[in-house]
Amino acid sequence: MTDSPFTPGATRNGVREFTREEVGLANRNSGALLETLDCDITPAGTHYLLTHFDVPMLSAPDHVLEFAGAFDAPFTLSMDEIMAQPQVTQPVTLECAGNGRAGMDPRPLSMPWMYEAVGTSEWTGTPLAPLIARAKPHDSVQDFAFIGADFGYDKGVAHAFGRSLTPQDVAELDVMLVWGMNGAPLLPQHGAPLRLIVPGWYGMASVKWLTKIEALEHRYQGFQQVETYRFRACEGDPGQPVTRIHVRSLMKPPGVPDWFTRDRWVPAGRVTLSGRAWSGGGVPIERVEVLLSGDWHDAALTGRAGRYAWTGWQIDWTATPGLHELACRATDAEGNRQPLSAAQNLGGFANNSVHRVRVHVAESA
Ligand SMILES: Nc1nc2c(c(=O)[nH]1)N[C@H]1C(S)=C(S)[C@@H](COP(=O)(O)O)O[C@H]1N2
Ligand SMILES: [Mo]
Repeated sequence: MTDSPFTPGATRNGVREFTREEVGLANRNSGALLETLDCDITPAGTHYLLTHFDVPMLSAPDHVLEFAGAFDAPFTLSMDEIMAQPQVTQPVTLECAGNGRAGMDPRPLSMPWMYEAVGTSEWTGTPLAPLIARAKPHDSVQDFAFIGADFGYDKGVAHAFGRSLTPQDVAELDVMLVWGMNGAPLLPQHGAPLRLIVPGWYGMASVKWLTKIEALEHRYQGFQQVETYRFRACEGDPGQPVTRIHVRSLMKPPGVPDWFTRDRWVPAGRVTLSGRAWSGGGVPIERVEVLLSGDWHDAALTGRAGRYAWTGWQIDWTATPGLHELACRATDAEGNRQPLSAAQNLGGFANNSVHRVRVHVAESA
């Protein structure tokens, strides 16, 4: 039965079939609906999800955040105490570092995102830096570890999901402790009752179900920090850590879909194409180009809701009957431009290759 699509390593048209494990992960971790790309803020309930283990069901009244380790004045805070801190709301575009992994060849076996692991929410919380300062970290602190309540196994290693930031990261990144999303309390799957948001970085840094912040006088060695989320060329390569989001754009699929292939159908004539573009570290988007009949054309940028939020774009296209392959690519203010095909890495991270959309144009009635 080597031609079964469920045989690990089976191929079809030269592309390896998805394994049962990948389909299982895809069923748990939903992606954004690309038709919502018109919205500055991703509608509640359509934000993508990425959860490594099981969603822990935590009780907000019982939840405490513990500051531990190399602090002179460590403390714990209840949710009431955290929510009494100065409150800020800001739109932040979150993207999973694995977005685009399914388009890599060979495809690393993990969550098989195509294009949809991105969204923008209005996050409500309080800045992290003043609370860390209040706990008085020792001068010798090298890392702050952020530990989630979720626990499980990866490659045989048991661990709670945890990530770290250096004191310099905490000072520079506008990190927030967050309890609200789009004006409502965080949902369990998005980290209720409390999560971190690290604006401008890929999503793995934004630890959900946050229970503990530990000041360490050595570098944090947690599994999710040192074993994964690194750009590695091959096994054994220590690689470079995945941090800032890479420049990227997506097109709202025009017209209507074929339900199974997701190819698009539009009538001939003028079609307004639109989408979103974003980059990491708060760097603005400078340019979005759209591939129409073999040439790149500049789209108009329609602006962003905040420093860490994606930018809208649009362009008019006169669609002629036949099959078209459209694409879009963004360039940020630091001159980073999306590649036609991104370089390979072992974990399949940060594949920001241009978004391609197949469109069938019907003769107009
Ligand atoms: N505790 C915990 N935090 C986590 C994760 C997790 O599995 N456990 N996944 C991370 C990853 S990889 C991403 S992309 C984002 C996704 O956040 P969302 O599910 O709210 O979109 O959460 C991050 N924070
Ligand atoms: Mo992620």
